[in-house]
Amino acid sequence: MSWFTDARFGLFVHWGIYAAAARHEWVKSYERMDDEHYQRYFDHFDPDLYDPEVWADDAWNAGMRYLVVTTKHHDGFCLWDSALTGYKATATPYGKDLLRPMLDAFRARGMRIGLYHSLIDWHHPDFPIDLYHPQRDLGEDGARDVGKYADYLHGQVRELLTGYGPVDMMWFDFSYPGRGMGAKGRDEWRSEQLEAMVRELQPGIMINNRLDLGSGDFMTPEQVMPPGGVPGHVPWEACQTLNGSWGYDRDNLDWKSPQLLLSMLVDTVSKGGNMLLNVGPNARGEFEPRAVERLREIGRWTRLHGRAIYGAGASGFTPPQDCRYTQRGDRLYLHLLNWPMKHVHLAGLAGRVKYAQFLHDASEVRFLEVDPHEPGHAYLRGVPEDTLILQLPVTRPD
Ligand code: JFZ
Repeated sequence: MSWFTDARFGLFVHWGIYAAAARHEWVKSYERMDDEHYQRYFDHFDPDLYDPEVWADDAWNAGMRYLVVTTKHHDGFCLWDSALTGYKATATPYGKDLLRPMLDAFRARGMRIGLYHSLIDWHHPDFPIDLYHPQRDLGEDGARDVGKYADYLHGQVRELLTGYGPVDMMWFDFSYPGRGMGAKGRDEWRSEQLEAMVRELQPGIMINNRLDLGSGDFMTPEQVMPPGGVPGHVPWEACQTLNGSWGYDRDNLDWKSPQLLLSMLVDTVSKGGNMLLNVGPNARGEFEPRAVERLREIGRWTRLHGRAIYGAGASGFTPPQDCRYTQRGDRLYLHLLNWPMKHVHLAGLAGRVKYAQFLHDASEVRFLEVDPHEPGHAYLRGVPEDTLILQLPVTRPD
């Protein structure tokens, strides 16, 4: 799994026919649509501008080093040409497999591949209705046979892991065991058997923690920042949105700034985690300008500061206020989330630092390790003796 902790930053893609509704990937459930109503998005799905080479360039230039893509989301629509259903991209007006060219484009740039696959399926006739289901009516599911659904689920995962080249990660979503009627987890999905099949078909693959089998190979806190990181040394990945929605959401106004997104990345890596940042492409197959702008800004930073991200992780040192440390071997990276007035005091570092520099232009940052008792440095009285003091320019370099 070293590729994963080296990569640190990945692209999450939520794409399906809900992009046509353009108001959240849960629209079918939120608005309680039946299959007949939801069919309009299938019938009109024709992403004529889809060019995964552009997506892969945008991701790579942003500094992302892997892709996780929704092969199927909760609505049951499949991006690949599954032999087990007609509810797939090849049967829409677009008429072509959307998955294979995407995986090819990302792999060609050296990026790793993760497949998100929804355990939930609101389209399959044997998926028992529950409180997340668009129909909600728990009494209606008498004839539904979850065993048949599990066969379908296992069959589709087998297709994905045999027909689409080497897959580095499976990202299943999600389980809700033991919450009364309609609860689903390891028994319904036959998770142990599913996991065994995945590992047999793709040895070395990583599997997330949403199969209801415990912590999995990595943990996936969602849209939150675990304050102290994730306990223990389990690899983890914070999945985050640009605007609070995973699927394309035209009228959304909650866009995060590039600066906020970058501080989230830094914060995550400083706690030993990865950040998986989502884009919801639109129904013509493009990343919208608001997403592209943010990826470009992020890329301007990662190009110059990648050494503090890739292969770096948590440090044993404690940073000052409004700062984070990341560390890679004996290189310690200080991230200043707010620009201080001239000096920053680093506790515990006096006598331990040979040289300091900015990353963006490799210019020296001078520092003091003054004996606080020495006359002439009255202002240092009270500063702990192990403190190293960086001397920064008044104006923050770009
Ligand atoms: C799930 C999906 O429902 C959502 O549409 C999106 O794909 C996201 C990445 O994953 O949402 C979840 C899943 C699990 C939790 C919360 C939201 N959880 O465990 O708190």
